Amino acid sequence: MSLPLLRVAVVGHTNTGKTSLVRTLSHQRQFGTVADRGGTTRQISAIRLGTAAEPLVELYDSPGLENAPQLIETLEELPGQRHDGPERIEQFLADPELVRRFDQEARVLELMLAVEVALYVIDVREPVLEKYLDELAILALGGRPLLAVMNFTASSDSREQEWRSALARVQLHTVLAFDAAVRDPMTERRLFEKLGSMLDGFGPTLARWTDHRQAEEKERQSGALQAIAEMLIDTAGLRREYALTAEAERALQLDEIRCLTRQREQACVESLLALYRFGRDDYRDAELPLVDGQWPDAPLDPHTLAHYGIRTSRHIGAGAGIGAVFDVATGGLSLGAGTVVGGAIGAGAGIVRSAGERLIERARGRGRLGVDDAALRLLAWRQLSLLGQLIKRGHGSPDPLTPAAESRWTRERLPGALARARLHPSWSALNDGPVDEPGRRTASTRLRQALAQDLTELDTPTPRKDGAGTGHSNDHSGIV
Ligand SMILES: Nc1nc2c(ncn2[C@@H]2O[C@H](COP(=O)(O)OP(=O)(O)OP(=O)(O)O)[C@@H](O)[C@H]2O)c(=O)[nH]1
Ligand SMILES: [Mg+2]
Repeated sequence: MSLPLLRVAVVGHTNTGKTSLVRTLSHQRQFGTVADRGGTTRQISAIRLGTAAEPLVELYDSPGLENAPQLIETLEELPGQRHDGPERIEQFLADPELVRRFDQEARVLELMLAVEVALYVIDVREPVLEKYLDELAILALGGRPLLAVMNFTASSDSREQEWRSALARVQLHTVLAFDAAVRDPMTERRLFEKLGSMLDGFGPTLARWTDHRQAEEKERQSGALQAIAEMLIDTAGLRREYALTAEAERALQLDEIRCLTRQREQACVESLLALYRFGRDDYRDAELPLVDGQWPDAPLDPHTLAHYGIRTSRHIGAGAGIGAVFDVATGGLSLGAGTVVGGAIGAGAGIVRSAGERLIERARGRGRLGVDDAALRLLAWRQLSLLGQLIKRGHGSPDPLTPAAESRWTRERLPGALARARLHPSWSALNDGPVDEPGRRTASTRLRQALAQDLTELDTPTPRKDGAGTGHSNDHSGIV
């Protein structure tokens, strides 16, 4: 049996963030028009929330109320049952002259009679003025339960307490702080639970919706971590060869590595934005680090790395001037040195073998290029911090994304799964030749787990282990 559809009106004074709230609750960035002035929304428009199989909730955005003091006087003058609010509204709506005079308000009142419940959105930076209390009195005539939603509670000039006590004095006790700019699954869940407790018969509908949301959230996060993991595996295993005698070919291959890395990172950014239903447009006015959906600085640029405090490889050698790209062939490692370095850091046979393979390449007169650890750490950090912000970003948020200040990726070793990926060019989809899909899948699953852990710690700076200087403990970048 299908569950009853719950219709919810979003009402309130003009410019309080009603449309922004609908955007955030529906995760639809494109819904309606949002602007910092009154009278932006002129018509009622609806959006459905539900599972693929059934609609569960219908949210109605409405024009802002602007003329409550005059309207309340008009409503009081109407004949009829003094205590029958809905009847009074029907009388008002039946009078074309009044509907023309109060056209915005008339649309809202008509909506109030058509829904089961309403969210009254408040800009808590405003003082509690008489006109807002008039609005509440008018809306109460509709006979539908009202949940007061306090927007802008994160603002420094919030008057939340003032509003709470004023609302209690007019018998409005169901109140929730919910900033439209912030997406917090717990508060969102609480909002729907509150609605459930205010209404008879909609508990199962709302429970189905909140469970669906929770599952969707989990799936989205896992998809995002997979996108980051695959981008890192592709980049870690990226290789280009060149003839040792052909300097021009080397420069060309380096350019290609830079270009591929940048494109691969951009593809990852776009996957994350799409998963969280944001678009490139969200970055148009952003200052750092995304401009128009792209990171403004190429990840392999040594200046970028220096900017983020990441030390580049000490084995870059001749590559130092051209970016954090390792080049064993020109880095001057002999077979002995390769073995010693591999052994000294305890990285195991893989690295020694890998270094050995490159030396064999060298004997063939070929050099190989790839992406440095420092660049990989930067890539991981940028994507994780982007994900961290997307998770918390409300679709009604007007603010641009800003980069996280610091992360453990700037100072700790690569997770095992990524270090291994570096030794397996066959896991990378950026090389010519067939991709070892099973290997890539296993590495991606492992790396995703490591990234999930990092994500939970994103906001918690990791204490420095070495207690000194830069805090970078990974000093073997570039030798793989
Ligand atoms: N920082 C911040 N800004 C918000 C928030 N909610 C809304 N805004 C901004 O407030 C302004 C008004 O938002 P709207 O969603 O258009 O408000 P509205 O109530 O639909 O306005 P009308 O349709 O004109 O009645 C816009 O500039 C929004 O970006 C919020 O939670 N935080
Ligand atoms: Mg609006």
